[in-house]
Amino acid sequence: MLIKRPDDIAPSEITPEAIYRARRHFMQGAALGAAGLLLGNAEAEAAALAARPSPYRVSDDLTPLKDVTSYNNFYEFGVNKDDPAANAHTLRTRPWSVRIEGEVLKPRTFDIDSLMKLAPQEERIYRLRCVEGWSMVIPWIGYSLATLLKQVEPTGNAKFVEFVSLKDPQQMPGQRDDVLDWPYREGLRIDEAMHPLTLLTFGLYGQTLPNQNGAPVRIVVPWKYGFKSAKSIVAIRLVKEQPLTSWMQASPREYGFYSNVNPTVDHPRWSQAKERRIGEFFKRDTLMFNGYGEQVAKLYTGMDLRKYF
Ligand SMILES: Nc1nc2c(c(=O)[nH]1)N[C@H]1C(S)=C(S)[C@@H](COP(=O)(O)O)O[C@H]1N2
Ligand SMILES: [Mo]
Repeated sequence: MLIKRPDDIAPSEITPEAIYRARRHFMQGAALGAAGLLLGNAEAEAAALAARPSPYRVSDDLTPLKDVTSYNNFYEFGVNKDDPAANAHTLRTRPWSVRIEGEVLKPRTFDIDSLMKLAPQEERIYRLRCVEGWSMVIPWIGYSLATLLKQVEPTGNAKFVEFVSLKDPQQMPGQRDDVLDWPYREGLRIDEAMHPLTLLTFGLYGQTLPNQNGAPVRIVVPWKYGFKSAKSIVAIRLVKEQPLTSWMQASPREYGFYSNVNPTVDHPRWSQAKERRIGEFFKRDTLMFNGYGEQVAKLYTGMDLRKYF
């Protein structure tokens, strides 16, 4: 099955976002297996990821693909928002492997292509709220991290999960500056990591991840500030103690381990009550747990969220 492109649209006008929208429209009534065969755009086909829609889809308007791929935080490629799009082409995403190690009965190193095939991929539309006060709405593709963690059989000592991004200053020019302690390290408590919303992410907008968004594999934790969602990860470690993350190491007063989106707990240097959705003019109110309270609030029952910020 092929969708024909109307003759009056120049190929140059067909943006990846338009391809994505056409595919989604098509997918609503079509067999998933045909997903790769669309529009005759070779590049799009090569990068296309077949994914079934998941129930985890907010109905907010999507942030345009252009913004998702040109306004980024990825300090390995520079500290300005436009640096990752300009510089991340030096990242080599094949070969790539991810080690799952530490407090597990079955430690394993996955080649990225087998990791991608470990479970059916889903499309989920999540809000992403950066600690700096802006937000986006992105259709991500991946499967729950829990699916992977269950395969390696965590031991009873596995209380936390640490994510380690690539360290290679040859590929990541921003690592020649010590703005953070490299490699970028992040972490979650084991129950947060096992929560079905925590997504092992391989794509967005129907395609494999652009380098600037954390190719070839990243985490997305939608109820936490964006920096918890580590990009371009090479290791996942199950550990006994709360890991020291790069941001806590840099500024523990400003960046706590939990970093749940919370409009009532301000960053020491600015309010977190409102946010600017990229592409919108007026600010909107920030939602507790970024709007995911129904799913995740129970993880924090009895915790003082001012202390554990
Ligand atoms: N390795 C790594 N992961 C990272 C970052 C980073 O600098 N390095 N920035 C974080 C921050 S602050 C945010 S807001 C999100 C941005 O993800 P996006 O560019 O895909 O929107 O990535 C997070 N993951
Ligand atoms: Mo961020």
